[in-house]
Amino acid sequence: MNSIVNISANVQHYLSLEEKYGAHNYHPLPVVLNRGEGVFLYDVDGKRYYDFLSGYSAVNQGHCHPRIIASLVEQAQKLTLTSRAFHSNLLGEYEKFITNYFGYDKVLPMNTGVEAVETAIKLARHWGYKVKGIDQNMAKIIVCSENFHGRTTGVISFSSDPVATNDFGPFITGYEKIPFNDLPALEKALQDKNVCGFLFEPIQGEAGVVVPDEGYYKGIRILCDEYNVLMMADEIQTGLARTGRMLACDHENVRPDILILGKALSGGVLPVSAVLSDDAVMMTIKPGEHGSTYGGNPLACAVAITALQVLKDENLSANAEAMGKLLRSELEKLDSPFIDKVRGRGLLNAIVIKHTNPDAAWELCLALKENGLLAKPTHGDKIRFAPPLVITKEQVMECVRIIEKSLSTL
Ligand code: IF1
Repeated sequence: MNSIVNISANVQHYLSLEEKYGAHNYHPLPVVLNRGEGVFLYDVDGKRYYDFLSGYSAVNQGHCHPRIIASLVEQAQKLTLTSRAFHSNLLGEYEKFITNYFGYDKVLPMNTGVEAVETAIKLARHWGYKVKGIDQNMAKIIVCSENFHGRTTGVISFSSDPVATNDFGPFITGYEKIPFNDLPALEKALQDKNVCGFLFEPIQGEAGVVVPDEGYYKGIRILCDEYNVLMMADEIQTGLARTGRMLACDHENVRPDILILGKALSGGVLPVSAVLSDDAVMMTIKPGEHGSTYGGNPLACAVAITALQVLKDENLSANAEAMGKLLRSELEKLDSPFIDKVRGRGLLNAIVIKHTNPDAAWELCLALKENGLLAKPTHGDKIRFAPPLVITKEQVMECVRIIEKSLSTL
């Protein structure tokens, strides 16, 4: 499917190395990058691209943000890891900073997003047994079909995607799937007294940026209160200013019981994730019951404090809101016969391609690459448009021109 791209010998060298020595667990666009700065990525031939994927929303602050890199370099020369067998001078400072920042009693620091999701599941189950009084091994978590919460065998146990689950069984139990954006289905599922939590993405990213109806988050909050179930928001992709508010749940002023963060928590510099909740939930975990070698390491603490501060100092939620509105309205104005839908919130957007050629979305991404913009299809006909939140009006307008020019090649 790379037929229409010209690949330099230099690029081919890198592709061949990965082909020969790396697992083939991805099918990347044929581009080899060696530098990032703000909204831009540069390839090994020196060509510049607009980044419209942002590391799947891990680079909200822009590539290699100078303040975040400075924190990384400074801390890297002092102390990078103590393990949790000992205390460090940064963990408590970070825990105070992030819990005040989001308004929760406590945080459990982890590394990757899926580790934070697994941690949230263990917390919800612990609370279910020790506080709600669910019988041993009977705790159930409600999830949404078409979800994406990560790729461990535990989390793919409740995936709807056969590509993510085929030949990876057997799976763990204790889950029930309901349709996303369906409050009656949630209320029905909550009749089961063994339910300890409802785990959801405020906007389903991998499913193609599916935005729920207005009132969905408020409805979840009311039902979880009524049935004494933990509202567990996976804001790993939608959080940290991406959708035009600090958290996607803020669009309806709703406070989840368990808040799950990752990706841009480090500004794309190293894996940092976190689970936040109040004492009633967090204090059900006792010493030795959960942990991780790198969880809460001082390097991650230093980077995350700065990454969070940058979001506020640079008003990135407001910029995401404004630039997202501009991007969607300009894409609508193109009135392209190949764009079936434009959808999203803030700078988490996607277009749905309409074309007889099943590879049209991929071909369009190859054309976009030739024209200086990097994006990738998700689930065949959808292309996510999610640039770093530091993008300016002029840059959005230039990107719309690139998209318009590329669409004409379809
Ligand atoms: C891949 C998708 C996005 C996430 C949400 C947890 C995680 C993710 C809402 C796990 C991670 C990444 C994983 C990456 C591609 C990307 C992705 F396409 F897979 F689904 F963004 F939409 N919750 N999403 O989006 O976090 O363990 O990866 O740090 O696996 O290809 P992680």
